[in-house]
Amino acid sequence: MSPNKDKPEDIDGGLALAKRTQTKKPALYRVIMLNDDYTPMEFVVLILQRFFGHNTQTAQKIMLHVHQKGVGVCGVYSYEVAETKINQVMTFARQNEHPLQLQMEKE
Ligand code: TYC
Repeated sequence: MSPNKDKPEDIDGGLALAKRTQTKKPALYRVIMLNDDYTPMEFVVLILQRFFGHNTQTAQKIMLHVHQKGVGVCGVYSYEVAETKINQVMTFARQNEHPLQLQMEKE
């Protein structure tokens, strides 16, 4: 019988050291955008296109979702990429004097 490659306890045929060679999938994080009463809709659409790579139609859809529901997902990334995007967007929003808020949450 061949060892079950999907089961960590079986991949080494019982050798105790082999568990250390198992690689974990990196955790993913949603970058979420919060609604506010002041940031212009066009600015939010621009952010979704420039920083999150959405086309105009999708960016408008996400912006309207956030506007109506209060929160929405911009994209899903590794911790470092999510953190960097949040910092870049919030810096750009502050430079333009908009109170736009983004957060990250584990998938
Ligand atoms: N509510 C804003 C307005 O009416 C638009 C807006 C949408 C702001 C999404 C922030 O994340 C946001 N101008």
